[in-house]
Amino acid sequence: MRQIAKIFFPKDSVGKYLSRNGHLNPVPARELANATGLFLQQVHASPNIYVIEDFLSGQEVDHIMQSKEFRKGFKKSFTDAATHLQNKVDSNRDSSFVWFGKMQTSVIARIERRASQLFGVTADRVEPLQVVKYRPGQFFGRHHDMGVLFDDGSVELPERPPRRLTTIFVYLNDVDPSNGGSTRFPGLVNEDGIPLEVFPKRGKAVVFCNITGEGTPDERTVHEGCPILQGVKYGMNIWTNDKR
Ligand SMILES: O=C(O)CCC(=O)C(=O)O
Repeated sequence: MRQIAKIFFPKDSVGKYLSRNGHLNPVPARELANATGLFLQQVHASPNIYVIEDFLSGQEVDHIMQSKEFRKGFKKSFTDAATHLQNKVDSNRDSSFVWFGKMQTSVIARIERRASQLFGVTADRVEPLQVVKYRPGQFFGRHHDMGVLFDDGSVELPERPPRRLTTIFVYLNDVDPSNGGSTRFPGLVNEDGIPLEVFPKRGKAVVFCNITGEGTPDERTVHEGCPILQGVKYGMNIWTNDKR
């Protein structure tokens, strides 16, 4: 670990569902229903990783996929602000992406609000939505959403905000598992003892927290977008960060 400076959650972002050790708490369905109406299925503990089958409705997915940005705006991916290496084309990532303006439509504002309610943070902590597109053979190699991942598995904590505290990655289309495209956590195993993988399904989300209670990046949440073999995969990142 190169950098051990601590991040303290700002008071309003400690959140009802984000525990003090930085993990997303398992929340009883009935309690969560009050906030978001969503059910979190825990697919891994320590660190907690959740799947939400219907994070987005079919209409919300259509809204995103019929937008002008989606039809015309995709650009080649580069390593982004989280790693402070802007505008550098990244050999670890050959997908393309497009950003949506904050609250640019009422549907987008609703999705942002849902993400903030999920973590019990204010909506200003939710970054603009980012949609990613993978064509056959494209992938996003091992990385960490908070900072640069080194070969020894350590992750550098960016010195300054914004630091991505939590990730919701929502799949916008179905992909047959035989065509690849899963989100894989190479350091974690599922209950069958094989590496934890989440497979794309329209509207479904995988949810995790990028930080430990010590305020350092949680290296266990390193993940990758596996190559898609046929067809196209679309996903949407919804991050919360500590920017004021
Ligand atoms: O494509 C995936 O399954 C994961 C994408 C991802 O990790 C990212 O965009 O940061």
